Amino acid sequence: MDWWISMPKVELHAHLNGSIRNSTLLELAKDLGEKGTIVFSDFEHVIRKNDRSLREVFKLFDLIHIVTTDHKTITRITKEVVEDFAAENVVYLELRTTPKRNDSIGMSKRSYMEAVVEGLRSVSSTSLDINFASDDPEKSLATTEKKIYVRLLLSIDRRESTAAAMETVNLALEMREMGVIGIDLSGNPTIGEWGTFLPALKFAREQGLSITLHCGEVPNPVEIQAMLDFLPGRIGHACCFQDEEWEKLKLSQIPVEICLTSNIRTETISSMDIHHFAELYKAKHPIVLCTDDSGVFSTSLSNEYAIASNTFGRYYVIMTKSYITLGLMDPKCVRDAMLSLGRAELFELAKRAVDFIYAGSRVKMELIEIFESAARTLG
Ligand code: 6MZ
Repeated sequence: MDWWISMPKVELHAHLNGSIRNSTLLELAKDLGEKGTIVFSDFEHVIRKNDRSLREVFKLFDLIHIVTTDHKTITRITKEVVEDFAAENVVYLELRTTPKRNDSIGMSKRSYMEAVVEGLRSVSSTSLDINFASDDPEKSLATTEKKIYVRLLLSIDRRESTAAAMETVNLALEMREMGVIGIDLSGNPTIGEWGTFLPALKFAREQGLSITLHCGEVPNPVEIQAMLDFLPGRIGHACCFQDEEWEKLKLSQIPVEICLTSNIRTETISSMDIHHFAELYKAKHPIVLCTDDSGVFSTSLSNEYAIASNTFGRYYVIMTKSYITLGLMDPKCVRDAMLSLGRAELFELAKRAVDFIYAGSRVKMELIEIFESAARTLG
């Protein structure tokens, strides 16, 4: 694992409340248990459960939100999540979260987001780049001190109405100076209609915000086509695509945020060796490895790179050879089917993700320098 940890990485698909440390989650749940707000033992059981279907994951998020949604806690978890990513050499992080309103504790979507920003500011590292205001090189911070660049995406939850989605977009526009650069559409993919969110997403794009969509987490050809026609800056997952949708995706060259562990844990993909990562990688389609919910799925970005290497490097070659032995594959196709995915290739994959970030040219240039310097050190 050491090598994957020391390699610089770019994280573009991480949900704040899904990335909470398990220890923090249990501590918060214990506190609420003692206050009688929740029954701790029920909660503990759900948190400690390892394999969850997609439906169960969304139930878990509702539970997580019960223990995390107050300003102080949001500030704390933001700080911890950023520190955890920085600790494993994530050099650029686009952190996404759904602004939440909770009248009973005086929380508005704006005050929720202010608590997030407060968390970023309290990260205990002098090397955090939260130079939100501008991508102007003139205003760049001292480069030697930087360790992690953080930008924010505001998520629209699929349970929300058009008006609520619009409120999130307006908030994103108001908070541009605080590092908000885009909008994500997420939440339970079996709920909500694309047409509900479209006006807000269109408006966001007209106003210059970047868009990423959770797309194809469940089979829904009509929605997938409509999402691809919208031409978002990136999409997440792309698990349940059919031939026609793959074709459209490949033509569009829309980058895909790939979340290996998440897709397996939620049973969106039945096993790693048939994951579409391999197909997209071979087709040289733009892809980026991401964690999705590092806390909920007990993973890290370094771990996702290690999994890709183990699965699609060595294992994939062995599998291909056994197919030939069993007469299931023509040896002539073998070169085509094999993936060579060693450290060098995965380093290049991580570096290529810089092309798909939503921050501007100043940050991109500085990240390329970081990767080039790491290439010299890591050899
Ligand atoms: C779709 C997901 C997700 O926003 O409260 N979320 N949406 N698919 C997924 N794959 C498993 N994982 C997380 O973080 C948690 C929220 O992110 C979305 C869900 O809406 C979840 O409630 P925030 O910080």
